[in-house]
Amino acid sequence: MVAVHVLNGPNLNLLGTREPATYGAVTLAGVEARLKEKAAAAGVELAFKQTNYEGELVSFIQEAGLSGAGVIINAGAYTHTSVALRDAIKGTDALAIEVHVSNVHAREDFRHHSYMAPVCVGVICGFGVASYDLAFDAIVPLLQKRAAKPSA
Ligand code: CA2
Repeated sequence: MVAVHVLNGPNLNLLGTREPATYGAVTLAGVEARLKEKAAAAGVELAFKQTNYEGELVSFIQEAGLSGAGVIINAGAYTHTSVALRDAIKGTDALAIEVHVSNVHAREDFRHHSYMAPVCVGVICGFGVASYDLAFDAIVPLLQKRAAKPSA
């Protein structure tokens, strides 16, 4: 069975409770419930985590990458600052998709750069919490294809 770990960084615990014009009204628990439904329907094992601490996010990535799980990551502001998150993805060979609720390219310049994007298979942003659904739909066939390949 393929596994997906959905990892959320700092302040995403506030989703749906503040700044609705930017981040919408759905809470992180709502995102988790929806993805759990999609995962059950697709026969995929899903872990959903949030932390406000950079080092803990590194550990979450390592755990997922080393176990062969796919990673859907919204690293929040650490996207724009953290070499450590990039190294964790690259260093564990994690198959990862970066997601954002907002369109970071339509916002301040400092949100236009991502340290993780070059080591992710793709980036999805700007679709509200549907960015997570789109990432799930994209990552599952990639993981299934990888699982079907005989390992070298
Ligand atoms: O759009 C996204 O998903 C972001 O990753 C959200 C981050 C931001 O730093 C990134 O540039 C883009 C912020 C985390 C969410 O913070 C909230 C604050 C108040 C209310 C809701 C969320």
